[in-house]
Parts: sequence; structure tokens; C-alpha cells
Amino acid sequence: MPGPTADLFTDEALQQPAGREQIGEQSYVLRGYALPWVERLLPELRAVLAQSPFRQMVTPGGFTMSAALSSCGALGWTTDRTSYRYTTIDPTRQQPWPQLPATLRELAVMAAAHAGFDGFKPDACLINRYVPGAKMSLHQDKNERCYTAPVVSVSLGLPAMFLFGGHERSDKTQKVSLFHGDVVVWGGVDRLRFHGVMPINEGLHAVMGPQRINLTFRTAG
Ligand code: MD3
Ligand code: FE
Repeated sequence: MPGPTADLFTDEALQQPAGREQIGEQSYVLRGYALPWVERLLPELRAVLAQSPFRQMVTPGGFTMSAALSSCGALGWTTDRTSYRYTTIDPTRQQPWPQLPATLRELAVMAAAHAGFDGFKPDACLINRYVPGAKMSLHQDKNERCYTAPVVSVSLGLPAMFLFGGHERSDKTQKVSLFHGDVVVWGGVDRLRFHGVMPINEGLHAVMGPQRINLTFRTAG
């Protein structure tokens, strides 16, 4: 018997655990999930960046990325005029990337489990820094060895409009606003979908100042 009652109980939003929004078949936004972790996470992040500071990288196409990058974990993501790849050595310092700090790892593992991906073992954490105007063009993440592991992203600071596309570059994209403390988990069939970030608007975040920092945890090796 269709009607208001039936509609109420088939509403997708009502079938989600608190604060979990499904944006794809196997992709979830966990609103504010990282908020209780931020105080513990920021000193770890500062220590990582003191060792491997942000740098703007040049792509094989010759473009300088507007987001500045760093990494921690056994593997760090790098690009230069040659290729996009993961390395065990930070090319700027010619030293291993800083270790993945305990709180960061714990947050990523718990968020993955909350989205249905138990046993996540991240070995790479890419740190993206966006100042107002910085963006990330539509792309796929294809440099990881295995696509069965999910990707976990933690947004900090200024809000961003995330673009979530399909498996073809030309597929229609959905827009998802991401705020300070939001965590997104992508996995399974959604792992190779095109995605990007629209230019960040001017602003000053109470905790992070005039920037957005995104942490992306992956199993790369
Ligand atoms: C969606 N970073 O570093 S979150 C990236 O906000 C990247 O800094 C964005 O795209 C950012 O590669 C978006 C990360 C993300 C990573 C992998 C994905 C989103 C994804 C794989 C499939 C779908
Ligand atoms: Fe990406």
C-alpha cells in the first residue's frame, strides 16, 4: 500500500546510521566524523610537515598543481615531469617520508570500518593544502597497486565543493560540499570514479586559518 507511511520508511536517508550519507554505491560522507580527533591530530600533522613540508609539484604535462602536497607513511605520492608515482623516499629531502602517525592511522581505520570496510591497512597518507583559488581538476586515482582497498579522505579548514563523477571523464558529476571534520570513504565499485575539487573560496577558518587541508589515506603498495 503506497502512501506517506511507506514513503517514510523507504526514504534512503532514514536507513543510514547517524551522520552517514551515501553518495555512491560504496561511498559515504561521514559528517563531522573527525571533529573529536582534530585536537590530537593537528600536532601530529604539524610534526609531519616540519619534516616534509608542503611543496607545489609539476605534472608530466608541465602544469604546476595549485594544491601544495606532502605525504607520510611508507609510501608518498609524487609527480614530476616524468610521471605520477608512489615513492618510499621524499624527493625533496632524499629521506624516507615521515611515518604515518598513530592518531591519523586510527582515525582512517575507524572511519573505513564505519563505512563497511573492515581491516583497512593504509600505507600512504597524501596531504593536500588548498589556499583560496586552488583546485584539483577531474581525475582518477590509478597509481595504487590494489583497488580493493578503500580511500579515506579527511577534510580540514575551509569548505570545498567536491565533484564526484562517473567512470568516464565526460560523465555527469554530482557536487558534494565538504566541511571541516567531514570524512569521506570511497571503495569497491566507486574506487575508480573521476573526481575533483572546485576552486576554494576566500575565507578564514577558525581553527585552520585561510586554507583547506585534505588528508587522503590509501593502500598504495
Ligand atoms: C573519489 N584529493 O588527492 S578527496 C587526491 O579533496 C584527491 O584533496 C581531493 O582527489 C581532495 O587524489 C579529493 C580524495 C579522493 C581520493 C580518491 C578517490 C576521492 C576519491 C577515489 C575515487 C573517488
Ligand atoms: Fe584523487
